[in-house]
Amino acid sequence: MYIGNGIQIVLRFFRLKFSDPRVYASRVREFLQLFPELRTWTQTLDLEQTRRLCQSFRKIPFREWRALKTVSQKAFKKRSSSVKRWTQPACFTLEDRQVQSALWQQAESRGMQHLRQGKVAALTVAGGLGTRLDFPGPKGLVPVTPLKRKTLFQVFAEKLKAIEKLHGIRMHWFIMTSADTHEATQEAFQSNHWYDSKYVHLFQQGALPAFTMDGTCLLTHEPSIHYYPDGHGGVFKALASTGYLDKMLTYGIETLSYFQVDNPLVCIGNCNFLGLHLNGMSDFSTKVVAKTSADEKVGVFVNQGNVLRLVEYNEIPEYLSVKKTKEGQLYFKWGNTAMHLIQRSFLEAMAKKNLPIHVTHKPMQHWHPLLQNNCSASCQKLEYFIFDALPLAKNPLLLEIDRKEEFSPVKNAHGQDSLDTCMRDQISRWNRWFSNCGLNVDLGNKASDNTHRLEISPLFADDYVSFKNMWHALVIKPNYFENLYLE
Ligand code: UD2
Repeated sequence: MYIGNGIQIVLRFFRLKFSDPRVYASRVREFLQLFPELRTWTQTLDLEQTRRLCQSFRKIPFREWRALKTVSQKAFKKRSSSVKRWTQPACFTLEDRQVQSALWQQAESRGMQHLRQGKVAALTVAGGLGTRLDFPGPKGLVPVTPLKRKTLFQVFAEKLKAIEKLHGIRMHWFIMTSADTHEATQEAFQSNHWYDSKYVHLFQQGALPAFTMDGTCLLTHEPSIHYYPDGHGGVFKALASTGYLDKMLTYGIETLSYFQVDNPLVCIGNCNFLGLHLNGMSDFSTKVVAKTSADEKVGVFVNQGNVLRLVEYNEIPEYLSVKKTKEGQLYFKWGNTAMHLIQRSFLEAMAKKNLPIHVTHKPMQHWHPLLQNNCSASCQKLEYFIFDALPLAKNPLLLEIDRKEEFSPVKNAHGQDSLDTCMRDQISRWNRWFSNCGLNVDLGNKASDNTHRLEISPLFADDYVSFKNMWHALVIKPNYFENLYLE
């Protein structure tokens, strides 16, 4: 009875406390220090609206708000200070695989041993929506395969199962989601059972505010602060704050095979890459492709002094992206595929650091408090980029890969890096495997207009060598190829 009364008294205290507008006065004062242009508007808010605004505002400490506001006010400029010292980085090229074949083979066996000891896990960044694809949900749920219309997540799950079949090891799979994608991703994995749920670990990344071009924070109609995913560079702090970095330790995981959710050609368990990464005692290694053109939308690698950096495509000065060597090749030719091998210990170290914040100008939907309606305008999105950790990585390594075999991301509704180009690249990859086995199944332009297709599941084979072995082992071989599906 006394306990009941006590709870009632406490509740009444808090009801009184929070029914008094003065409780929010200090918080509103802080808010108006940053955004004085909203003073009149805040005076129109009732108590509940003020409470909501203050509650969302306090998610970030005031001193951090000031820092974010300052960042957003720094005019966006391409890097200019240090470019003079940029030189070409070293890279283990496709040619090196032939020239240094003994090293390449040795690396494969070392990588295979590491993988088969259960020391490697997959890490996918999947906080992005399929907005640029006109797809309403998480990008990982976009159907991307030509015949079975499998989602990206299902393709990755089958790749991991193929690794288990080949190496006898079930890899843990860590998937970073965002507030935009978490629930739908969780629900999809629970209802589709793509992969052993004990080995799937979803964790949410952090969030940052965004600002209008004149520095006002974006709001929702509630009203509250409109927070957005904090960029794939949020992965370090998210892994630490969700306890997954420690979990990896208990699982014996030393190396993460990191990839973006948008590339269904990714090779997650590439033993050669793993072996080179381990031989070089690297913290952070990346698969790169030779850029197809100076304006290809991929970040480029540069050496700045003896430090390897990755410069985003919209941050490199034009004259450097078009710079050529004497042989007429792009001087900065190595494009970032965002397929990395990262040591767990390095992830842990980076979780204690503060990465630089990138400000990109993007059209963003938001509620305008003065116009009292939703509007879309170019705003300032704040993000952390994972590759800003590179300069702090020991012995970072670049490995050139064959783009046709491993890289065809789905980003746009049409044109380059679209569903069409990705479908086309999947089909031509499988065609190539058949023709390398002496079978001419080329569907010609039928493949490009996507009317006739074929599909090989990673469960049958996820690279040419496995395909060749599996195909030759088939007792009854199909004698048709249009709409052929192999699993
Ligand atoms: C990225 C790289 C680009 C090149 C290209 C290769 C950046 C900034 N640019 O371009 O240099 O390597 O990929 O395909 O990385 N993501 C999250 N949370 C976030 C933001 C992004 O999980 O808060 C994921 C997202 O799901 C996507 C990936 O990160 O899979 C990259 O997304 P992006 O749109 O930031 O970069 P993008 O694809 O234009």
